[in-house]
Amino acid sequence: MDARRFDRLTQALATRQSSRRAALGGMVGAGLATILGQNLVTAQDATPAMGEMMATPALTSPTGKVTVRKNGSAMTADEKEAFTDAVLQLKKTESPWTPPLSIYDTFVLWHRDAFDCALMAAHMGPAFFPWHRVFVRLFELELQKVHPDAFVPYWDWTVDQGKDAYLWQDDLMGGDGDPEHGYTLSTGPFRRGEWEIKIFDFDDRVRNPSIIRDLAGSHLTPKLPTPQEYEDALNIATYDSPPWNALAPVDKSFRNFFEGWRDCTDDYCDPDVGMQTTCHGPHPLHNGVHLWVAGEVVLAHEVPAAVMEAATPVASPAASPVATPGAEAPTPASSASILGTMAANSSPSDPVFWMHHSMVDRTWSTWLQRHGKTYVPVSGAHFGQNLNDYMWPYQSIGLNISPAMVMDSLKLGYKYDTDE
Ligand SMILES: [Cu+2]
Repeated sequence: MDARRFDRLTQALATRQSSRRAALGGMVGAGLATILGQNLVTAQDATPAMGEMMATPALTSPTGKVTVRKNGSAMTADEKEAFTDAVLQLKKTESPWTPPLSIYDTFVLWHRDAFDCALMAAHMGPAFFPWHRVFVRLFELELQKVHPDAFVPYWDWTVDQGKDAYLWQDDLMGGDGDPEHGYTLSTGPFRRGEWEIKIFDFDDRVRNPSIIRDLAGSHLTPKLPTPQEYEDALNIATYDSPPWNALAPVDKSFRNFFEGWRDCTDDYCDPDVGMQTTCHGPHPLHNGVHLWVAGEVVLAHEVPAAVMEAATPVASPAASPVATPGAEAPTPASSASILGTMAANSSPSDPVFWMHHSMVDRTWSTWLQRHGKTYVPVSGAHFGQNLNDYMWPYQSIGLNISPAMVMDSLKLGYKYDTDE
């Protein structure tokens, strides 16, 4: 398959989301899920055939070396520079998979589209850990093409909890958003003007091209996870349980407990956002860290219409899901309308995503060392989430990889500085 054909496929996915919105915009909830359920394509239908794709990546280093992922707090100045510089380079380098997007934005695109109801590839299910493991490792290998010694450091958010912690300094992630400028990031390598977000959620009507953060501003998750909460997660011996989604009982699902879904009563397809779930509990651990960085006071899809109206829209929701070059950066009307980057489906647009997900992946490594290399289910979960299912989008770029194949990080050529 040539790049142009893959590009058209990506466009088709965007169009499909938009037209679904147009056709089904008035319908909500379970009724909609039922209707869409009858027309779902499988992930295999939605991805191109294998073996004809250019630029098939591998998950191990071409030199065979083992990358050691360090705690970000232990990085040297040179290591920080290699990491941030490689990230900036990937934002400027055209993607072999989805040109003319950059390599960086291909990852953002994949993460956003993984929420597509038909794919349901990466979240609210057992593949949460393996899908993100492959995602972070592929990204790390791209970083290493720029700087061979670069690695994705982890942010131990059970320890480094302050708004002035090392990672928020100018030599790594930059700091808090600037309330005078719509909470956009104005410090560090990824600051406003230096870093332009290109991929937005389909329902994002604000489409600010800069990273938005309001550290600790979230009413949903005002505090980062404690060491005790973290330990409680690691002590759950069962990897996952039926119904293999956000409704899995958290005392029998390390995955659901850690992913951060609580007291969920429903999951359904929202044509604007993708797979959604209705939860009445708190938003801890993995989900909580996303919200803590974003400063999300309400979940994006629950923002009252009046608040959204007060924010200046740059485009109608059904318009192109990429930024309009040169568009004025709109300012959210008030803190109540903050749609922090890390809370979006396109959250990898804030590079702190990688440090957070390196920590998430380290957590899985620790769990596997403690409880043995087990994964469930073999069948019964959404396609792409079972032990031997190939995962989207990796299959679409010629990388046939299942959860079973990624349970040992050393086989993928990396480990953590804390591994046994
Ligand atoms: Cu994710």
